[in-house]
Amino acid sequence: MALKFRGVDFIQFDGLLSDEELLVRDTSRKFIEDNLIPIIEECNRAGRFPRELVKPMADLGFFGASLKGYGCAGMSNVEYGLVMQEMERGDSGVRSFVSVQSALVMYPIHEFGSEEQKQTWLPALQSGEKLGCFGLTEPDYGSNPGGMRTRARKVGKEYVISGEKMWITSGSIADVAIIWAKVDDEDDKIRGFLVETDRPGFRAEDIHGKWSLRASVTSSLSLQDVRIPESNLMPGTGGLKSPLKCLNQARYGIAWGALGAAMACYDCALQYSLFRKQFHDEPIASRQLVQEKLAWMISEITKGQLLVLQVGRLKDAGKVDHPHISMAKRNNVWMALESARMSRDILGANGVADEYPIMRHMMNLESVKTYEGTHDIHTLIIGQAVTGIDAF
Ligand code: TGC
Ligand code: FAD
Repeated sequence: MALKFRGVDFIQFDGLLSDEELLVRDTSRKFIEDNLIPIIEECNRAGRFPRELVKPMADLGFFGASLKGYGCAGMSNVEYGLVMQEMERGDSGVRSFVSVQSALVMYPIHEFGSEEQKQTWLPALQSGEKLGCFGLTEPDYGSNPGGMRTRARKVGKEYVISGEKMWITSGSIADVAIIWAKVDDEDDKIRGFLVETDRPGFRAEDIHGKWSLRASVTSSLSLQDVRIPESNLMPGTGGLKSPLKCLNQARYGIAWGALGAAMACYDCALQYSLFRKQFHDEPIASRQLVQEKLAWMISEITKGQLLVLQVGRLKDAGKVDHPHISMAKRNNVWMALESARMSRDILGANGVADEYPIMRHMMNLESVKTYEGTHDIHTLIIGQAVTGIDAF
């Protein structure tokens, strides 16, 4: 039985949002309800990215939504977060696509790019005419990207880049890849390059057999002596700090997004528990053990909402620090995964079928817990912030 999402608001959270924020949230929710929900289970089964949604999402200003100028919507960080919440209420893979396009491709160009790079790429990425990917992770360097082996060397007026990147969202559908590499003549400083994916020596191959984020494209990238003009170096990049600043943007969006996945699971489980009857012809919602699960979920979702809203307000005021974002990502993804697991229990056998969205969310959230810094890496980032001691 198809259950329609009803929204989740236990403590009048909406009262903390402005009219503009509520409008953005409701517009995004309607878009997802009308366009993604009807097709997502088919996409998930087929392992298909719903590319037909790119243009309509662009038209609603979802790409680079919190950036200013170059055709971007200029939303506040809280508004952007609410878009991410609704996206991931639909599917983490589709939210991933939007996160990468916005936070990991458009943001670095906006933050570190030359004016020419901004003019060339930002309007095209905003309109969805061009797609991008972000290559930081390598086969041997995931949590520790500072060890990367990808190298760039200057030859005349060109850079020549060689290396391998792994687990790259949107890799094979991207027109441009943001590639992070150590530069030979600059003491191995990590810098960011714009690499058009049709350049000779660039190859993207999809990773198949994923049980998670099946509606998102994930690829490995191989760069073998790829030559790019020196003007493709993003001049504002310098050191590991540059890609980490991009990750802050994406992790912030994920913290909101995970909330959306948790809401989808909780609301589905709540509705199901009220009509599913076992023993004495009574709904399973009337049993204390089921209520305990529902009470846990609504409490944790509510705490997650307040956490990410405060982080968003700090970000809008220019006062956020990256450990704040780590706490929001770590807590909300963990909470969402636990909620998905509890919701699946409440649905019994129906919990494993894709007639309901729960198992898909659960499988997706396994990736979300790993990417953009694993749960444990964020534990260590918070630990470092409170103790001053690096335990990596
Ligand atoms: P460390 O020495 O600690 O840091 C180097 C410099 O960077 C500064 N810094 C940050 N700056 C801004 N934002 C942050 N989040 C920062 N974290 C650290 C730091 O202060 C230092 O500055 P300075 O001035 O002293 O040079 O670097 P480390 O090598 O010890 O590594 C730190 C660590 C482990 C936290 C970091 O490398 C890390 O976050 N690892 C996790 C890797 C990761 O998250 N990868 C994500 C890849 S992209 C992805 O997964 C996309 S998924 C698709 C989707 O988003 O949907
Ligand atoms: P590892 O770093 O090998 O970690 C394995 C385990 O060891 C983890 O549990 C980790 O927490 C633990 N560990 C590692 N170091 C420590 C330590 N010091 N102390 C304690 N425990 C530790 N990357 C990109 O660059 N771009 C993308 O678009 C992108 N998209 C992705 C999409 C998907 C679907 C997935 C699954 C990943 C994606 N990634 C992407 C890669 C992602 O960021 C990495 O998987 C992640 O950073 C973890 O790296 P790893 O998988 O190599 O795990």
